[in-house]
Amino acid sequence: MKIIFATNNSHKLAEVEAVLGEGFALSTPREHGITEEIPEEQPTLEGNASQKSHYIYARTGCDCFADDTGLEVEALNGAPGVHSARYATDGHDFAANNRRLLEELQGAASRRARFRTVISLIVDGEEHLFEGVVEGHIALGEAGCGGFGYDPLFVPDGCDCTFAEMAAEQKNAISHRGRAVAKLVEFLHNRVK
Ligand code: ITT
Repeated sequence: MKIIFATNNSHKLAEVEAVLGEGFALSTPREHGITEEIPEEQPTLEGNASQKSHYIYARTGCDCFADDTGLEVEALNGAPGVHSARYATDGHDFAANNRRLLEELQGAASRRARFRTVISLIVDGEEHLFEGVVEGHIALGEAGCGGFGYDPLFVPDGCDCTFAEMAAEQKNAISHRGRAVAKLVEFLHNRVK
């Protein structure tokens, strides 16, 4: 099945390609001549995932999907949440975001957090949403150099290391995105049966 993944994030692309496996020919907006930033201006992950997939569908008419992800920290009332990419600065500055998160959590009673991914899939012109969640906590300092974004600070429940310390397959097996993509794959497989 040919499908466009509406993302400009190369880390996400690699993760999703690994989970999708054979049977899917994934392409990116750039390969369809779409080089501008895909707008994400909505107040929720659901809204942003939907805005991104509709943007690509409107331009290409092709089956496509988008993921929007947020880190929701209990002691910060769910922040950075939908603002995860631009938590510390206007750009996608992972190091600055992680520094700010550690500062905000100094002295906090709870370091509980979760990653939540929402995928909006448009297939044959119809939209379907899938969610993936992983619960965990924010470490006291950064560890590991794998993954991206907040991975050096996020310790999933049941593990004693951060996402950034894991092999890519290990993160994918339990992560928010891995879980959401698994639901998307199951949906598409059932559809073609
Ligand atoms: P696209 O919109 O182009 O797909 P993006 O980087 O803007 O890429 P999101 O809005 O979904 O993606 O993600 C917001 C931020 O959340 C992202 O910039 C990272 O800082 C963080 N993030 C997302 N997924 C993550 C993951 O699996 N591990 C760690 N941090 C993640």
